[in-house]
Parts: sequence; structure tokens; C-alpha cells
Amino acid sequence: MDLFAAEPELLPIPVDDGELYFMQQLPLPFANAEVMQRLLDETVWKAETIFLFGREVAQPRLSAWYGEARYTYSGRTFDPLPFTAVQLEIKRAVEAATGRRFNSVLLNHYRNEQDSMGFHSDDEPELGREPAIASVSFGDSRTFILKHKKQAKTVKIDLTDGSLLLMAGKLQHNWRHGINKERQPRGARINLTFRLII
Ligand SMILES: O=C(O)CCC(=O)C(=O)O
Ligand SMILES: [Mn+2]
Repeated sequence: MDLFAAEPELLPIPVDDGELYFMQQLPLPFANAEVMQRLLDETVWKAETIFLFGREVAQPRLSAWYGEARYTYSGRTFDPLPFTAVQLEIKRAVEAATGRRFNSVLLNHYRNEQDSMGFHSDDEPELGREPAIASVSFGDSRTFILKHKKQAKTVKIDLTDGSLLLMAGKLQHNWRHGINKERQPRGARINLTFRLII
């Protein structure tokens, strides 16, 4: 952390075959704890199910889809709810920080250390060829892991309270990412991934 940095900065994280940027604290008009509480209270959280070896099982996290466009992933289509006021505040801050535009958000609620996200790329056709995906985190930090698809390369980023991670360029094409369960106890974390559905 540079104590003399006057402005919060979106800094590049050097990776091969893609673009990655990180900002320690997204500038927001409310405290992180207040945003977190509103996201917990005002989001219609769902325990979605997936098919695993022919059996229907609950995803190891809660999720919600908001914004202006339908979204299909893992063979299922999700109709959005309209953006809430606090989501619009975060979206505005993310667009100012990144210079990109977004029209949808997937929210994930990791309730404790048992919740996780399997390795995947956000490469659905409706995201376009080189999608920009902006990921904002609140609450307890979790380790975001990127694994290169063709090389034995792994990048780990601690996604702390209030942070912004931007994935862009060919990153989804060449890398997978995910969040593992933790051995040590963890409190709640909410992550919002803003996307532009074309
Ligand atoms: O929780 C995270 O940081 C990752 C979320 C993610 O990869 C996604 O929603 O596609
Ligand atoms: Mn993702």
C-alpha cells in the first residue's frame, strides 16, 4: 500500500494471455459494512441446484441475478430482477473506476468456509469475445485462484472487503478461476460480478 497515493488506483496485475486489474478499495458513498448489510437484506438469495453425476444437489453458496438481461449458464436460463438502489451505487462506482459499462450482475453469497465456487471461465457467448467482468467483494476475504488452461501457472489473489478485481482481454479464454473451501472458519462474504450481456 502506498501511503502517499492520493487517488485509489486500478492497478494491473501482470499475467500472461489476459488482462487483470486490482483496486484495494472501490470508492463508495457508504461504508463497506453498510453496503454488505444492505446486500444481505435486500437481495432475493436463492439456493440454486445443479446436476452432479445425475443427482440434483444444492450449489455450495447462495446466488442471485439482477439487471437488464437474461443469462444462460450451466444449461439454465435466469430471468433478472431489476437492479436495487445499492447495486446501482456499486455499478456506478465500478463503471467510474474501470471506464467500462455493465448491464447485469451475478451476486454470490458465501455463508462460511464451506461455501465455494468450482473452476470455470466466464465465456458464455452472450458475454462477447473478450468480456470485461468486474468483481467486487464485501465481508470476509477469500482467495481467488486463477489457473492457466495450458500451462502449469496459478495466480492467487486475496479478495478483501471493498476490493475490485477486473478481468478483461483474453483472460476468460486462457484461464479458469474459482474459490475453494477453507479449512479455517470464515464469516460471510458477498461477491458481485458485473457483466455486459450483449
Ligand atoms: O466469488 C468470486 O470471487 C468469484 C465469482 C465468480 O467467478 C463468478 O460469479 O463467476
Ligand atoms: Mn466467474
